[in-house]
Amino acid sequence: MPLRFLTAGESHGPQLTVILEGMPAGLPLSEDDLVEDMRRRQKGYGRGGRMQIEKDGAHITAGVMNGLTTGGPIALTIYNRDWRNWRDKAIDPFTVPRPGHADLTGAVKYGYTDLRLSLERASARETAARVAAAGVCKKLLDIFGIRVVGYVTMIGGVRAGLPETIDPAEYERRAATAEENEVRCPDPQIAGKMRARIKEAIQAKDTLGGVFEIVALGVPAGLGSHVHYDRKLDGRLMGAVGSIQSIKGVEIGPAFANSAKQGTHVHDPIVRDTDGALNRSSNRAGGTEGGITTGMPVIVRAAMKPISTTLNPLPTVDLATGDPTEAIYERSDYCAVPRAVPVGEAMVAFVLADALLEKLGGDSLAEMQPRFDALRRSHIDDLPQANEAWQFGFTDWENDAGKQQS
Ligand code: EPS
Repeated sequence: MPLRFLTAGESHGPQLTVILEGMPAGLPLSEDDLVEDMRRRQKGYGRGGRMQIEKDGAHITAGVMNGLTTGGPIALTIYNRDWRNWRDKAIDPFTVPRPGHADLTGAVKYGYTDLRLSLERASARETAARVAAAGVCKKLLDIFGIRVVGYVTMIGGVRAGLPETIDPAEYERRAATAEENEVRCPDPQIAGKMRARIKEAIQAKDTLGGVFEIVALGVPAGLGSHVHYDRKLDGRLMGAVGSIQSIKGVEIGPAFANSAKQGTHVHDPIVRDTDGALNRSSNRAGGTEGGITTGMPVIVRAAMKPISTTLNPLPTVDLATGDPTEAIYERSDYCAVPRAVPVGEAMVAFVLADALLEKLGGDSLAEMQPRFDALRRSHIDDLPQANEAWQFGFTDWENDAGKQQS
């Protein structure tokens, strides 16, 4: 059974609830382990007023006893402080769908007679629950030396020129530098320009999108599979990251840039190190080949559209009157790209934890550890070849059984 999680909760309801199922027993876990990423998700230039109200943390209410996971479902609760402001409020009718949001599509799908029902569940508030669940996944990955980091590479057309690298320490450095500025960009000079660009957009009553990069380091070769579409790791990563609110595009490594190049300029040569390890001299594949990890950093990039709520209203139609009108402003972020980084990390960490559990099996950490240590490496000694002629061995449908049936 795969690792899975469910989230529940409205943006302005009393709480978000997460159940993470499939974690092995014996993982040390406390609420303190989850708080840092939840705080990181709250920070970033261009955020809206809500983050001044919330002080996110996750309360563990099941699946962890005496500081260790039990193997049972882990239940987490994140309280919405803003709920207090909504609890006794008379809610105004919401009949004017905002372009870009789920207001209209949600009403078409579910037949809502008030559009707030779309907003409440579609809101990126839900990402707090994802980050909480992934905090547990990151803790598991950490035991096996796998780290998931991220940073922003573009906001509103302002790009950080980050050179290609295969050096894990460089990715760690980028992520650490990015945490030091409000836009989570590894280049401090570009970070200043991104900040200015966001300020400009706010003054123009507009919003901005951008691109962030998530990098997983220390991922062993051999996670995922080439044998079936729903087991391919790249597909799973793209689906998971693409499910984040406002994400409209995902690539593994520099996929869109690669698509304009010749094959010999794209694929990563395989090189044998002196000790027999089979390595790559570049990582343009972004860490996967055939839907399986290569052992190189796994690189996932995501394109985030500008936040759909704009102070300058876009044309829309009032569903109550049927008349053309303008969208009504609801408090929102102006640029959520810096805040999306821990959310992207969360989805990548979840997929990798799932793939690791799938590979190692086992119900407890104690069972997983020796299996991890015995994993087949991308190493000449671990890949003995038969090196002799052989036959496919299928029956011949034309001359044998198939002919008799026809
Ligand atoms: C968010 C909470 C939301 C939004 C934001 C993300 O709270 P509120 O609607 O009360 O302001 O600020 O969501 C969006 C920008 C969006 O488009 O969904 C949060 O907790 O991250």
